Amino acid sequence: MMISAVLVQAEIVHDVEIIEDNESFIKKLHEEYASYDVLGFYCANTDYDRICIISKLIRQQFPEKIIILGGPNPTLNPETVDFELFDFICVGDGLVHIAQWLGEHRFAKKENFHNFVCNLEQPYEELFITNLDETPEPNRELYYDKYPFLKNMGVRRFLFSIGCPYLCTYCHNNSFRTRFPDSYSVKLLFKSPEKAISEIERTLAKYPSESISFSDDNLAINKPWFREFIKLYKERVGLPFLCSTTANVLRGKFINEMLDSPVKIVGMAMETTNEHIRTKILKRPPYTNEEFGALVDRLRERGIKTRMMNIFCLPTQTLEDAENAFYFANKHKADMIVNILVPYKGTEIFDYCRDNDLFVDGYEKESDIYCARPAIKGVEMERIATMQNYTFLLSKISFLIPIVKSMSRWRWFREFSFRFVAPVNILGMNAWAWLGLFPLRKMIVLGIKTYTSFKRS
Ligand code: B12
Ligand code: SF4
Repeated sequence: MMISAVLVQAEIVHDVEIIEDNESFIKKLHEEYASYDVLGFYCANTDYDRICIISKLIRQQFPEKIIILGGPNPTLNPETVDFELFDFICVGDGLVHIAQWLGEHRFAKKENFHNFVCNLEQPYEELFITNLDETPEPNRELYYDKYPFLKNMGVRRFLFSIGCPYLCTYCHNNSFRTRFPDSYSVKLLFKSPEKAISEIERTLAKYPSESISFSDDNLAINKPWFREFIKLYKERVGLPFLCSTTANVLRGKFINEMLDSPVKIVGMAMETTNEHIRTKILKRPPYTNEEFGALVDRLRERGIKTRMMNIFCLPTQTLEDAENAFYFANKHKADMIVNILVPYKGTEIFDYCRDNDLFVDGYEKESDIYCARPAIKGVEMERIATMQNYTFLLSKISFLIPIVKSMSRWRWFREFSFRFVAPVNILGMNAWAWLGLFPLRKMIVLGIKTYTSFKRS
């Protein structure tokens, strides 16, 4: 949406597609996109394999079209990109040079242009956003006018910050800092509160909504910013909202800023109740289980839900750790989302798993959006993954925890759970976690979309 805003300013014709099936997309390339010279893909690590398949089809049928990849995967792993399938990658920020690259047909020259790179052997720049106030307001029309599903969702997403100063070993923030020590020097960027609130006001005037979802990694991390932002938000917006933060931030009196706001759901990653894994292997910011639990309780007393994120199948994790995480959720009545660890290439945890020979045989694909099999080998990991398949039940009904744990010893049960229970779990977990922000009828539409992505994965 931000890149689109730049292209609108430069009067460069463009469009966006959410690709649900490759054939229809290829058909569109023959018809409405026949005159487009350049095709660009956003690529997280999870998207790469799928994009390669599409790209092969495009190469066969439209060899003249230029294909460029941008986003976290080509930025972190440029050397793994197949330059037979892709003409260019964008390393880091796509806003500064794209209008010139497209408008002046620089792409046709097949030469590196700033951070638009076609040859890793030749010099190129690494470029990252350094001031969010100078970036254009995202062009939401691009999606909302084309996809009624998104327009009618009843919730609007905003992102007012980039970066995070913490060191979590599975996160791109840490990897960006290690890989780009000079160019990714600004650890945390925020849009000014006034600009942020005006963006919300303008968006809601055009696309009214019942609630807001903030995509920021940690909305409350900058305390002065959060105080000022929430003050303006209460005065000028006031809608119920969801945001993410970390437990170490909501300490002391500062928690009142959150409690006294219209927040409905706070997303907080516990990741694991095993403090050794959390601090030494994941290198999470500091919080104890007791602090986390007390925080969830305080939020709940004020009618605020906690969406507690956890990761299973972590290095050295045991079945008992999985059990404890479920007992913790039951005790504190947190709505629990558990994901299975996917160690993305380019992150510290990937190197840790590789160096300690932990990967299951043939671990190469980094899954799709949803992952229900462990990346780490061993029967214990498979059993932990089976327990993950029942999160929607085990996080609410504690007497089932030892039963599922015990049954997970049988291979047939693990396979049955993976095939038949994992899809229900995806719907169940997300339903618990989002309920309260969406009306039920919208949840059903969201559920269908979620299920479709899971089936594809
Ligand atoms: C909002 C968000 C989401 C939203 C929207 C996703 C989206 N595609 O926009 C939702 C909730 C749907 C989502 C889902 C997921 N997300 Co997410 N998400 C984010 C988040 C918080 C912000 C993304 C963002 O808008 N950034 C702001 C813009 C300005 O930055 P940017 O995306 O990097 O884009 C810039 C450049 O990369 C470049 N660029 C990007 N695309 C392109 C394309 C072209 C052609 C060009 C030229 C340039 C270019 O230009 C942009 C402007 O400078 C990031 C974390 C973060 N803070 O960045 C995680 C993040 C992208 N998500 C992540 C993950 C893992 C996921 C999921 C796989 C999670 C899951 N298991 O379900 C899914 C699927 C991701 C997908 N396929 O999109 C990881 C990706 C890690 C990796 N190494 O690939 C991130 C980095 C979080 C993390 N901590 O590691 N996510
Ligand atoms: S706290 Fe969240 S955003 Fe920050 S480094 Fe850790 S995982 Fe990444």
